[in-house]
Amino acid sequence: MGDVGHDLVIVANRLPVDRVVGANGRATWRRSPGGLVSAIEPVMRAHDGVWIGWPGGTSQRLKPFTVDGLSLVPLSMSETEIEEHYEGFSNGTLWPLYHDVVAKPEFHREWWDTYVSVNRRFAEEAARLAAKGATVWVHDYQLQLVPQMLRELRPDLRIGFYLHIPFPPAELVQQLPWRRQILEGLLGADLVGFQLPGAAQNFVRLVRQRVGHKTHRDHVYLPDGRTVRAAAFPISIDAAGFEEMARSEHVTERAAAIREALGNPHKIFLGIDRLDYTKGIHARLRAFGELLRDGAFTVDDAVFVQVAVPSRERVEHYRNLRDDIELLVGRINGDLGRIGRPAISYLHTSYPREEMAALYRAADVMVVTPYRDGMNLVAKEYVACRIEDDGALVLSEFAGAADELRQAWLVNPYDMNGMKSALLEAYRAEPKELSRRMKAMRRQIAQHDVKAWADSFMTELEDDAHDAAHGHNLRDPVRG
Ligand code: GDG
Repeated sequence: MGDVGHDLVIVANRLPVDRVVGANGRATWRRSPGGLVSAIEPVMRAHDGVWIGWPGGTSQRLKPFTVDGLSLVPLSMSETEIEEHYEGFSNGTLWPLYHDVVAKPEFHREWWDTYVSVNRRFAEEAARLAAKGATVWVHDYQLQLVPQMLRELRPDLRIGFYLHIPFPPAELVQQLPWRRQILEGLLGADLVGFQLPGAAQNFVRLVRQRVGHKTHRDHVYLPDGRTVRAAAFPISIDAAGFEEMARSEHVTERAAAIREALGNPHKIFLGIDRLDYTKGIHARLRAFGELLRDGAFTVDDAVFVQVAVPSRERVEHYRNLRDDIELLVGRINGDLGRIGRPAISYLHTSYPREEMAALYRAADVMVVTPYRDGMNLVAKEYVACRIEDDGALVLSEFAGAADELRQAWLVNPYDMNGMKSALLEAYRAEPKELSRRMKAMRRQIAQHDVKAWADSFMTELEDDAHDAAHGHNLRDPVRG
């Protein structure tokens, strides 16, 4: 097993590629645009890495392949596995539970059984592909059992786990009938990474209470002598890449064309989100609609552009959410718009990255109001694209990004009046004020980009390995 394996294995629910069918009818793979791929790609290349994940769809006979030099190993999913592991336990149970129970999580024993069997398949594949003593980096809530399953199969490996979404307080996780199995699953890793320090603390506290292991600060001490560390690694974006794109002639021209097409209003408000009930889309549009109704500004002064990217469309909550939002948009436009001037320009679609950058450059007020969000990269992307140090960010306190972007107009998305005041302040802010805030946020994003995130996680994971190999006592209180 060890001789031919890879020194680094990335395990994530999805492969970092999308299947595209060309004009000739032939299907090819294209790298997905996300920041995660760009972050992990240099690490993959440096370590002879391989990426295991689901390529989407239900094709059963897929062979390993490479795209732009990245080695990819597809794991196929059956229709039942998609329904019960992905849409069911991952997105119908864990997603709402980990996001403050914004929607009611469903608990079904069949979903759990399939979650276990899919996790096992990922773990077995990782065990097969990893070289002796290799590093395996497992990602996100769909695969929380993989670390322990993998450790049982391959005790020689260094295993890291990173959770992209929040890890909630013990009081909420407690509801989960399989809470102990999930905690034990994660404890198979040497390093468990979270977006925020509070999430790491929630995890350590739960492990102490529910599994009964000894803990000290961010360390968990297992009965077999192993030590697991839980810590925060706030994820970020390719800030320089976004900035470069924002500066390009094409994006600059496109941003001007967008403003023109919207009728050159005084201010453009913008929201871009996956159509998800955690993102607070409905509440922000209501706040905007009320400001128009109150006469704070008119549809000639301001327009709200809301891009709602289709997401998880087969899950019932998501279908209902879409209906609710579209009803509200129709109402606001019907009551407050006039011919050629809708109050809200609503787009249920996804765009290429250049178009996103053009929208960010065209918008005066970016509105990001999730009820709960692990980080929220859209907020950071907006900041990276504001190359002229202008524009206002209205940001929910409950997005992980609020920890770093302190100069945003921070809002509680449950407080409708508070949200209206913040939108209005951002609308009215003087250029000097905008520039002071934006400069500070841009410094933060430039220094803490996605490369720094990936490097710090990998360094931490390998440092711990070094300590263990050299017999350092990890229980030494100096380290604690
Ligand atoms: C999860 C956590 C955490 C969106 N629409 C289009 C498009 N996007 C890109 C954005 C951004 C990404 O998708 C969305 O990331 P977010 O962080 O905003 O939100 P989630 O999808 O919920 O992500 C979140 C993240 O994982 C990373 O750890 O921050 O808290 O929930 O990069 O630009 N990209 C393109 N077209 C679109 O229409 N090309």
